[in-house]
Amino acid sequence: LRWLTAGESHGPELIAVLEGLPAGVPVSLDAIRADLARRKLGYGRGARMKFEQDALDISGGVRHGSTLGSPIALRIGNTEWPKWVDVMSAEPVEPEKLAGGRGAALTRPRPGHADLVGMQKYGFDEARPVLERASARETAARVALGAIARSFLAELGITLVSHTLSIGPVRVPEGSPLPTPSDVDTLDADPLRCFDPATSERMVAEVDAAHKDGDTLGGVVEVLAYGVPPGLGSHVHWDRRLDGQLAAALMGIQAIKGVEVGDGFLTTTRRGSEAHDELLAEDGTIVRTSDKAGGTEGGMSTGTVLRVRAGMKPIATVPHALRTIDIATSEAAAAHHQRSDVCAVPAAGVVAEAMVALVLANSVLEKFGGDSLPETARNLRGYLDAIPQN
Ligand code: FMN
Repeated sequence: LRWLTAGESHGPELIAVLEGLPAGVPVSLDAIRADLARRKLGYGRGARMKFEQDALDISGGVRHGSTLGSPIALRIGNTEWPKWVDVMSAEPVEPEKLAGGRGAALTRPRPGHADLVGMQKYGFDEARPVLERASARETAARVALGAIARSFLAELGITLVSHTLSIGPVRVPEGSPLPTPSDVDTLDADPLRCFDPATSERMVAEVDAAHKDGDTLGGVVEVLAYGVPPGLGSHVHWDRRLDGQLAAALMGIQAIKGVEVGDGFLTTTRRGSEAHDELLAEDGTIVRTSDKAGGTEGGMSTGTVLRVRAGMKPIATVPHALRTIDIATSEAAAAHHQRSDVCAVPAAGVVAEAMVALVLANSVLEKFGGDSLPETARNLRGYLDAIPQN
């Protein structure tokens, strides 16, 4: 499975291509739209989420609600484009059209964002050409691709859910119940997509406090995948390890600075006797007594619930602007500030879900192949039936 996205934050549209999915996978534009809407959820999002609409089209690879096996091409139009036609024009425009307002050069790079190093690396004298692509608007394209991957996985009995574990210092208590895919609506209805109502209330208060102080917040999200068969990924080579692929996919999301598999760093504080999931025989099958490992051992899925976490740093566009240097004058300045989120952790959970879905879909196809969905399903069934200890 291969995928690519293109498009700038304020450009006319985002484009995404997904290649390698078998034929016969159900694709519903409404389901993709619903996921795109979920990406905008969350207490603490900026005004942009309210007026920016995702106009979705599929222009290849799908016919009558089902994949054809050919590359899937989709576009997410930016309904705000008319305001940005000159600023983001692909053709040269007269400098007068860019003077002031939206077209003004952004020469005060934001610490913690891609602005300064992007300007240095690509040879720009302002940050607009960098931030347009560094912006998390691009994650809408990944969420759309992830929705298609999720539909493929669901046909094979693999379902995903994500939730918010912490916002700033406010964290769901250790050992709290884990959500299942049937809890998605409940989670989406929660202001912070948190499964623990009492913690959610404290998270709302934390976001309010940061907002009042002109500040921003990060946090941790967790993605759970149910129904994953044992044996996705491999121990035989570093780049075939499923945990490594998941970590790279999650780290590839803007602002994600840490990844944990299962209990992650907590495991490092335990003794070996307390750290691992023991094996028991129950009615002729082998079961694990716990799932501290998060559903992978040796870089392979174990068949238990897959559980990965991603830690997001606080948004770098801090309303109470950080100190920077104006590149045009070399003078000390306050960082430029555009409309921005106080906290985008709940949205990052939806993006993380999409990335995990894409990685799992890729691993499923590597292991089971298939040019049509029934062929993949047949191969999966045959494999599961042949595992003596399953
Ligand atoms: N950064 C901002 O400065 N303002 C935002 O409103 C913003 N919203 C985000 C929404 C989501 C869902 C995600 C995943 C990230 C968001 N970010 C936002 C983070 C930046 O895109 C990111 O910090 C920046 O591209 C620099 O990359 P790095 O943090 O990985 O170093």
